[in-house]
Amino acid sequence: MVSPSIPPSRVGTIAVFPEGTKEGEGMDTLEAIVENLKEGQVSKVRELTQVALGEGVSAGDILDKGLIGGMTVVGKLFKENEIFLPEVMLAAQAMDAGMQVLEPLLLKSGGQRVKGKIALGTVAGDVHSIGKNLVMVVLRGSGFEVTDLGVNTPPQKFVDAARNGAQIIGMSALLTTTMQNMKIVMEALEEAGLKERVKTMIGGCIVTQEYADFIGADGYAPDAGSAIDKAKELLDLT
Ligand code: B1M
Repeated sequence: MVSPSIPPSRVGTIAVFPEGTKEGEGMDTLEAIVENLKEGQVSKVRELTQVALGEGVSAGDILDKGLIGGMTVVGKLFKENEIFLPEVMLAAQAMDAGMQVLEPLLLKSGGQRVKGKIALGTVAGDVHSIGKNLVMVVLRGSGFEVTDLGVNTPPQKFVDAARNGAQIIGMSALLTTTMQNMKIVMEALEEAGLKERVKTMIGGCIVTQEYADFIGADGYAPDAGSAIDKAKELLDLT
């Protein structure tokens, strides 16, 4: 799984994998991250993330092809009932461990500072935090001031954030049963007379542009990178 975008000299089969690491012949570091994330090997994923950085693989590639790649496989196996919640939870911890290694680098890579206050939370009833945290890290890395409203966030907390100066209210949802709570937040903002004063942005693997249009959200972003562009667009910073 060597990506054509990464020079082969930078991603080869590494000579030494952390002890006990799941590896196979010809397995490169990113592939080993995917495998170990799938297996919920928290410390191995942390170590392999460091190994990949040592090999010169960019934090973005480790994130996309290793950590998110692994989590995508986990999602598929979960959907097909090949693995169950405890395994998914371990995989999520492994992803977190890798992200902790990458976070300082993702924060640094932002470049030019842009001004803008964003409050970001996963909506009520939903405890999925990984995507929301990732979006938060890259937005901070791009110079936005981001307040983390956490997971299972009640509508009032979004309203309070808007009242306290957030220019963008960001909502994340990963469940078809909780995405409707985004609409409830929109209604709560409207009722509080704040809807015209703030911009709203939504995302999460089950959310679409059509749904954003349906609930009257100002923006939708399919991934963390697009969330930066969308936030800049919403605040006329492009
Ligand atoms: Co759950 N889960 N889960 N889960 N889980 C999904 C979402 C699911 C698709 C799995 C599946 O069936 N294939 C499915 C939802 C199906 C549906 O509703 N259509 C599901 C289910 C059913 C459940 C439970 C109901 C299972 C159960 O209890 N029987 C339960 C619900 C708990 C609850 O919230 N009340 C549950 C629980 C869990 C865990 C706790 C075990 C764990 C979460 C741990 C954690 O987050 N700390 C978990 C996980 C890990 C997943 C999968 C496997 C991975 C999610 C993830 O972290 N992806 C997921 C399957 C999948 O997505 N393939 C699944 C990686 C992350 C980087 O991507 O979050 O999509 P994502 O974020 C992306 C974009 O979506 C976007 O940018 C991010 C970065 O690129 N984005 C935004 C996200 N938010 C954004 C906001 C923005 C802009 C962009 O602007 C504001």
